[in-house]
Amino acid sequence: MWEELRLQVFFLCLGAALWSAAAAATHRGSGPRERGHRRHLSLHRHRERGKEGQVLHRSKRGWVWNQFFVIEEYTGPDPVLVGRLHSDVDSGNGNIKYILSGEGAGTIFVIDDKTGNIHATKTLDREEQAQYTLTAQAVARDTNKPLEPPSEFIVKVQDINDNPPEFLHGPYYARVAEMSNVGTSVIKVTATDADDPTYGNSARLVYSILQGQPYFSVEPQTGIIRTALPNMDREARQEYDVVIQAKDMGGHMGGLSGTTQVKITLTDVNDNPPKFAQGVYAMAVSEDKVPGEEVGRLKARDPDLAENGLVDYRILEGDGMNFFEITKDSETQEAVVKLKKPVDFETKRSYTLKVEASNPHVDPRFATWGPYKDTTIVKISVEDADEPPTFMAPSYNFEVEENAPAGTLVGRVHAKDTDIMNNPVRYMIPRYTDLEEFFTINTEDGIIKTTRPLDREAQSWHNISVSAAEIGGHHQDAKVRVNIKVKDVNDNAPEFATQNEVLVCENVSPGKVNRLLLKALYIYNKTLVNNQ
Ligand SMILES: *[C@@H]1O[C@H](CO)[C@@H](O)[C@H](O)[C@H]1NC(C)=O
Ligand SMILES: *[C@@H]1O[C@H](CO)[C@@H](O)[C@H](O)[C@H]1NC(C)=O
Ligand SMILES: [Ca+2]
Ligand SMILES: [Ca+2]
Ligand SMILES: [Ca+2]
Ligand SMILES: [Ca+2]
Repeated sequence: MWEELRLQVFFLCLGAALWSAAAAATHRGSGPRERGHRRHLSLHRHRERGKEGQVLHRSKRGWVWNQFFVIEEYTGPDPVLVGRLHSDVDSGNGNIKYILSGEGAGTIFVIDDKTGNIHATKTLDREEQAQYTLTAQAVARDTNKPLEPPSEFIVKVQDINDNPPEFLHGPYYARVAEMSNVGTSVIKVTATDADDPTYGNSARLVYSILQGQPYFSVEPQTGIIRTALPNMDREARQEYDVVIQAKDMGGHMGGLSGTTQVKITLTDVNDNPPKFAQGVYAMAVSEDKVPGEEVGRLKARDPDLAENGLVDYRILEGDGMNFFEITKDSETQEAVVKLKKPVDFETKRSYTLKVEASNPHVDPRFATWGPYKDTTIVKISVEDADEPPTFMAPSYNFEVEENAPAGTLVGRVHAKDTDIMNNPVRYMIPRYTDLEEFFTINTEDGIIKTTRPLDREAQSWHNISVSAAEIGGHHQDAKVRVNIKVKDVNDNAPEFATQNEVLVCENVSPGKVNRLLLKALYIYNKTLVNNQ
């Protein structure tokens, strides 16, 4: 198509002269394949045209045949010469007029209509617009008639490295397990560079770590951050502020750079066994505590988090095993020692427990750092409580003969203070149990006596209570049941057959005996009379 059109646009890319030799070399050296391919095509065409003698100004450098290049951000004193249009019908006498139209024509790009020289009037920014499509025309100056069909061409803005790499997604937050193997991937950071990635090294980035060594490293090409130190311990340090740099120009001197922050948090693993702070814990329990009551608490510390720091407790052995039990306060993670069976100061004054604390969730990867348990000794001393006195018998049964005189001995109760103080005991009969006051008790020795003769026919049993209390700052008392049976002396029964039988009550007072005997003989006589 181009060959048929006869308009020869000759690329005298003077702009190229402004390039640094290095930039130009880089361009040709590392330009993409497509570009090389086109260049080849162009040369081929030039060669063909050369045979036909139509191309007068073939590019020795082999410019892309329909492209001009202009370097971006050029800030020289004069407008940049982008290139030159030349038609081979131009004999040089000035009767040809070159016309430029399209993107930026007349504003950014101006053409000298005689020479065909195109200048850029403004600084161009490749990152704003990378190329401009323009149309070239050659017309007769006097008639304005086209001498050639119009031809489209492109002005490409040549990249310079004027954009630093940027981390658009930073700052980053990442988590990695403590104790991870060296090289464990933590996170991948990515920087972008607005410069031309297909040209030169302006956008070729290399990552490096500015802060966070020796704990972490970054892969220069991928931006993947990895752990770099073994046995990083969350319990020692949990957070790391890492700074990653991306540098263009392949990381070489003179490249532009950008940085990002990466906050890395170590997550917990179970790498610590629970530990009791003390080898021995002392506790005390009063003997008057009831089963279920709390005796004391102890705690094994575990610096791990959540389930890695959970601690279970149990009693392994000890003479207190049957008297105490351990439960756990799940809120505080403490072991709570409770009374299981009543203890008695007078029987045993101290107990020992061997207590174990253990992690219920052990991580097999760190099992060899275990065992994930610890033991301690709990010594529990029993404290004396001010207990009420204790009667020597659970209850008492006494007998007293009916009609025995006032002051007759009924029996004796006995209570003792079991406490170490061994206070003296005082007795009394609670009035409500002996409303008619048949009995008295000696407050000091517990001897019960009658206050008057008792009538078996009126009441055969006097079931009373006796209470005992200690002297000396004491409030508690103990009670015991005293059952008193009134013994029959047959004062109105016909069973008395002989005087001998009547005389069973020989130990009663003389006056009374006389009365009894008279009564008995009287009945006896009556019986005899009736029987006759
Ligand atoms: C008194 O105690 C005795 C012996 O325990 C019992 O047989 C009797 O029924 C009791 N009497 C009364 C009135 O409680
Ligand atoms: C008992 O009976 C006899 C005669 O049978 C009489 O002499 C005596 O006085 C009586 N004794 C009494 C206490 O009634
Ligand atoms: Ca760059
Ligand atoms: Ca650029
Ligand atoms: Ca742990
Ligand atoms: Ca841990």
